[in-house]
Amino acid sequence: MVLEGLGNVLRKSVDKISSAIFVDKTLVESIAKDLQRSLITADVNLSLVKEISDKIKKEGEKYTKGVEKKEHLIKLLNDEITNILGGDKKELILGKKEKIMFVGLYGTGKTTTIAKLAAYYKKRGRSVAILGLDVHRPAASEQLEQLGKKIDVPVFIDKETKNPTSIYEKHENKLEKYDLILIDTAGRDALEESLTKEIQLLSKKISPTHTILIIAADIGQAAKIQAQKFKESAKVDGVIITRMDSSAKAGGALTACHEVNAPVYFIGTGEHTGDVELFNPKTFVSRLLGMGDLESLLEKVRSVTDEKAQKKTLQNLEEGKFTLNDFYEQLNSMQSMGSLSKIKELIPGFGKAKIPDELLGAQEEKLKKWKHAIDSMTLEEKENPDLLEKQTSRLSRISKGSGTTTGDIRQLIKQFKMIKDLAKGAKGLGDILDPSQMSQKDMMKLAKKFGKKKFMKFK
Ligand SMILES: Nc1nc2c(ncn2[C@@H]2O[C@H](COP(=O)(O)OP(=O)(O)OP(=O)(O)O)[C@@H](O)[C@H]2O)c(=O)[nH]1
Ligand SMILES: [Mg+2]
Repeated sequence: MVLEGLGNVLRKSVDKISSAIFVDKTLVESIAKDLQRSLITADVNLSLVKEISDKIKKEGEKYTKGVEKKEHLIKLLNDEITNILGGDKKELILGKKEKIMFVGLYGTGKTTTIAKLAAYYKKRGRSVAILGLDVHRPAASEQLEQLGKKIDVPVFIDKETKNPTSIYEKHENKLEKYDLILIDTAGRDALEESLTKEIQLLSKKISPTHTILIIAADIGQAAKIQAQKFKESAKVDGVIITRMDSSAKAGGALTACHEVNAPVYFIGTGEHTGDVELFNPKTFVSRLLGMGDLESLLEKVRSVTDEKAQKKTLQNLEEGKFTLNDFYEQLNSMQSMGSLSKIKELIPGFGKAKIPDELLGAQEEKLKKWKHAIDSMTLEEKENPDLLEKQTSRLSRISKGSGTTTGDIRQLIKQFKMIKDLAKGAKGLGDILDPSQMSQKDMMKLAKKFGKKKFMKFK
């Protein structure tokens, strides 16, 4: 997958947010930090990285009326990344008659991309022709001829002529009958004067409807200077970034083009003629996040949490007044997400986590039992569970009333106490409720008390 590293981190962040019970400072900071690291690895400009992580830190915990905090944070993450990649989609809109000239440095993928686009538009019902004006590289004409044969698109070249303008003149009349003409030009090592002049001359002669710059993702942030220069000297109106499949620096190239206002219309994702995709920042990011559908996930997150009840629980925890009622709320919010195995499918990343279904089933059973047990308790018992340990008759009453064993209830109390204990020592609630934020020691402690060590991987 394109930008795999960034995608992995984003999917993990969504998992973290979805499975945390509260959105607090610790959680927001850890999300911002993970994102920061992965953007730097994807070669995104450092000041841009700082800007986006500052914004997430600043606005991640904001409470907007009517919008659940988790939803807000996931959306913020989504929107910020979409923005640096170009925001709203800028489509290459084609009219009835189009002549598109492709320019760029040596070996960036001009010729290959032209063949890809010819196939792309042919499939969509256009009558397409390719014109080869690269007179510098000896094998350029053969390359185009072969590609044209492969995709069954006519190719116009002239192996004898060394002047691109006269090649155009030679074929001009024959090209009239096509409604989309893709024009290949020669590259250079750098944007030197001879290249600028050649492009300007051809531009004057042909008057292309679009001039598109081809950049290879490998150059990362350097795409900024290149796109800017080509825009100024060759009237480039958009960019196609190739080798998105093989470069870790793709994030740099994409964001850099957006910085200089050079819309990325397509991306090349491989060497074959089918390896081209329309570039739309929004769909690109939702794929990175691993969500077929961001809305449906948000919808689920939205339906889960009762913000008021959570706030109360948080407050109680902080004041050391955490009762079984609060614990019940916590169980509720885990359960109201539906069956745990269903959530596993819905939340990307969960699906891949190694949680055996039996274990999830066992976990669900346990949650249910605990809730039944709490339902059978008196208010006094809920506020002071120590009573249950002192008077075992209470235990048997609850066990009978709730269809659980006294062992189940003891386990519930143990778990409850441990959370309460941890709360005293922890900095913030995120530390307690997101095991990925826990110290190794706490984690072991919790896992041990919980009985099923593997469960910890799930949260
Ligand atoms: N992996 C990968 N390789 C690509 C992609 N696009 C192009 N290539 C490869 O990059 C190399 C150069 O591609 P060309 O299309 O010949 O590049 P060019 O810009 O026409 O090169 P010159 O004509 O020499 O300036 C070829 O080996 C292509 O197969 C892509 O999206 N992904
Ligand atoms: Mg070429």
